[in-house]
Amino acid sequence: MSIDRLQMAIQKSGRLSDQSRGLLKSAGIKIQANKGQLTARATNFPLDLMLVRDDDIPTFVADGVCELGIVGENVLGEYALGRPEAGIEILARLGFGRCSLKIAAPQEEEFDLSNLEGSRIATSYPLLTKKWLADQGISAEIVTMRGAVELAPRLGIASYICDLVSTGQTLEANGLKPVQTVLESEAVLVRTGREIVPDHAAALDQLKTRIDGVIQTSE
Ligand code: PRT
Ligand code: ZN
Repeated sequence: MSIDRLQMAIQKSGRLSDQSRGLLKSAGIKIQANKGQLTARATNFPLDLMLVRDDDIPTFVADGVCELGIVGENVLGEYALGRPEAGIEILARLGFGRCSLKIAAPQEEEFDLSNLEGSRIATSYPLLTKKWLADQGISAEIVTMRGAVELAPRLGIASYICDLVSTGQTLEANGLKPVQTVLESEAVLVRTGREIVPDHAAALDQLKTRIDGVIQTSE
């Protein structure tokens, strides 16, 4: 890692990693493979990668440790609601990592929005869920869980869940069905709201132009 190079945070391993790397590759950037390391280096562009958990990407970008990041709108949105002054800016929507944050109910339930009133809802996205409920004029109790949210109704921890859905198979396997959409999400390229030094700003503009080109040709 070097301070003369632009810093970008991407997910180390998970659903966004391969496509984040693939996007950079399509933009003509060669990344030196560095198995097991927390950083990687572009060999033909002044760019370093920080390979981190997706949940940490907004923090790195907000604090300016990384000028750029690739993260899901679900993670970004939850972070931004907790730290509205963070000033992270979306530069581009990347068209991968698509999923929706949805309220799900037991399959056998005849669901109506009013059922949520006064209920308990388990989620890993408490702030996004709270905001959506407030927008709907519903008051409900949020139970925050780090994972295995879809087990909550069976365990009697909550009547409903608010969780990410892509194919819907996980919900179905747990006797649940999607009933409301809280957020549609995809991976986005983000930049810090902090000031960027001129050298990095030039590299950032160049990288952004290349990424825009990749997005346009894949549309
Ligand atoms: O280790 P790290 O913290 O970096 O990774 P993670 O385990 O927190 O995240 P990861 O790799 O699972 O997901 C990274 C990002 O991918 C998410 O923040 C979303 O932006 C996006 N994404 C896209 C998804 C899904 N699709 C998805 N289906 N993230 C999670 N899921 C999970 C969902 O939580 C549920 O458990 O998959 C299950 C549902 O999938 P279906 O197909 O059964 O509906
Ligand atoms: Zn995560």
